[in-house]
Amino acid sequence: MKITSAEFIKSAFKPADWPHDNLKEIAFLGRSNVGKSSLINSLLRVRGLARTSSTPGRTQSLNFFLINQQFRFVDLPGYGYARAPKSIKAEWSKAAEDFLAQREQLVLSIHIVDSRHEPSKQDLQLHEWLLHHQKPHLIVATKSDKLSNNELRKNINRIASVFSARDFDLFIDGPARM
Ligand SMILES: Nc1nc2c(ncn2[C@@H]2O[C@H](COP(=O)(O)OP(=O)(O)OP(=O)(O)O)[C@@H](O)[C@H]2O)c(=O)[nH]1
Ligand SMILES: [Mg+2]
Repeated sequence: MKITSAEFIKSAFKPADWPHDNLKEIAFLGRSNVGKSSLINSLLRVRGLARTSSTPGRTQSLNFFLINQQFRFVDLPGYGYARAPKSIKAEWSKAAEDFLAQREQLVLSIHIVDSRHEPSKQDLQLHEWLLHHQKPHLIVATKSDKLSNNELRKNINRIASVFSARDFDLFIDGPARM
């Protein structure tokens, strides 16, 4: 698909602040620092559109991006950032959970995992939640550039088996170009 325009629309902490029109949305979910915002920039080919950082917990609100004036990407806060204060941790997951559970415009969830690591307990919980609620989703494994071909193949097999993913559900993301 040709991207003709991509723009940041807004940040939202609570449902009342989500965009009110009926455009379809694709959400990016996963552990803090896994590369959600980088993947958005890479797919849209706009450097710095979604803010990235080497410090986990950069994306704290839901961030909406309008693409081709037709649909949106939604960058969700990451989970599993151990050093966040408890109150913020609870709020992060609440913002993301509300969105996943309530958003009617959500047509696809892209679940991002780090190709270097075994999926965490929270990764599995999210996956099971998506399956249970019959939410269409894909798995993308990032940071593949940090592994040798051998390690990558091994780890991708492990991720596929942990998630019982079929071939067409699992994608591998290369170096962060943006
Ligand atoms: N080598 C490599 N680094 C990556 C890749 N994707 C992301 N990164 C780096 O990983 C760090 C985190 O990336 P982000 O895109 O900010 O991660 P995030 O999931 O949005 O993080 P939060 O917003 O904190 O939840 C940054 O330093 C990125 O440059 C990748 O494919 N390869
Ligand atoms: Mg982010």
